[in-house]
Amino acid sequence: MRKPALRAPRTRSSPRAVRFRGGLHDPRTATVIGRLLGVAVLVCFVTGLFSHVLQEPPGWLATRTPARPVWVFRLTQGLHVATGIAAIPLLLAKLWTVYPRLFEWPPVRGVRHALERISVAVLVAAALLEVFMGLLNTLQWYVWPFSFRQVHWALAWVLAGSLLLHIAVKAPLISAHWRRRSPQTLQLPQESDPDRRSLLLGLGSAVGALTVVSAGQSFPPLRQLTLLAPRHMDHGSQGLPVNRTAAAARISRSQLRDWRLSVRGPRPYTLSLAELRELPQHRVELPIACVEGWSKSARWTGVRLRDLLERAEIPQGASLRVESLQREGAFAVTEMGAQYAQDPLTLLALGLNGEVLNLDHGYPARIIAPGRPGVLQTKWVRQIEVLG
Ligand SMILES: Nc1nc2c(c(=O)[nH]1)N[C@H]1C(S)=C(S)[C@@H](COP(=O)(O)O)O[C@H]1N2
Ligand SMILES: [Mo]
Repeated sequence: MRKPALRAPRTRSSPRAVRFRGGLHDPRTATVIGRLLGVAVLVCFVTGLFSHVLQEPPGWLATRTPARPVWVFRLTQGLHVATGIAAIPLLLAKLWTVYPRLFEWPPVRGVRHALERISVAVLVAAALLEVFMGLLNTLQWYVWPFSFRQVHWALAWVLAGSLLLHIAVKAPLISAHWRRRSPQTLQLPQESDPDRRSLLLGLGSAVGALTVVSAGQSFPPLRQLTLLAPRHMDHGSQGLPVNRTAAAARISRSQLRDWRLSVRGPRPYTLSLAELRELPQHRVELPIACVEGWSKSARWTGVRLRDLLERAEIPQGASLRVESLQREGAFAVTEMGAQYAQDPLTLLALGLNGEVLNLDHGYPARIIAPGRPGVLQTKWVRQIEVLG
């Protein structure tokens, strides 16, 4: 029988070389798992890019991000977290398939080979860090001293670049093993086929199980099975989970005593809560979709933001800055493009699911707009002003 190509690393005659006789450390298995991992990484990357652009749009995109469909971010972020979680077992299986190459002898066969090995090391490190950082973030465990989003974003590009390089280098091997080979051209022992099927079945089950116990945080039909999620759709006051409570945001009752909404534009004004309640009220059904993966639709009542802007004679094309009573933290101030500010569904909400908004959901008033990440749905709004 021919020695299977790349089934095990080249061992030459070095006494330090290690032989891997176990099956499935072969390029066909690596290709099949790599394809699945590639799909997960691609979906995760594109949806992550979208989330980043919504939260920090470059100037030319700031007024072009979509407000429809209203659930667009709910879908993309749900997919981002689901594919990120699915990537974990896929990545571990891929690494297991190729790990004998770590013991390749000699470790370096020339400059090209050295560069390739370095690029693989960067790829593996970036991929592991990226998915585990993301996982910890979905579990709301911020163990690092730096900004999660900036580092997650930068690492995504390192990962994308080194992955493209890896695919380019491995292109001949990938294309040779893309399809299952006929027995004549098969270089691998046929007996590994059933093993490969078992491995893929196990891997598929792991991905499926992880998805089923986590996707219910944003996908209502699976809500009863939610185990691996920090928030449960059905837990939370007024029928909606709370991400940061008023106490955690250090909102005190005394700050609310003389609360008035301040709208600053060409004709600035302030309104008390009673005065806001006298303005025309609207009802909308819109989701909160948290970047951490959970989302839920709710019924909101309140004043149309565009009515408040018109009253201050703020031009229709203007972008806004929305400020919270919250003094510190990244969510105290947000910016909003005109496509959301002028949308008839965007409210300064005073009520939630038929009740007066409670303190944890942003009493006396909060922003709710279609298609935006939860982090931008500012609670405890104090002031709205024209940006610029
Ligand atoms: N001022 C302020 N607004 C905020 C936050 C915050 O911490 N402070 N959290 C945001 C996040 S991350 C989310 S997901 C939503 C959650 O809204 P909820 O707690 O009413 O469900 O509020 C957003 N608005
Ligand atoms: Mo969030």
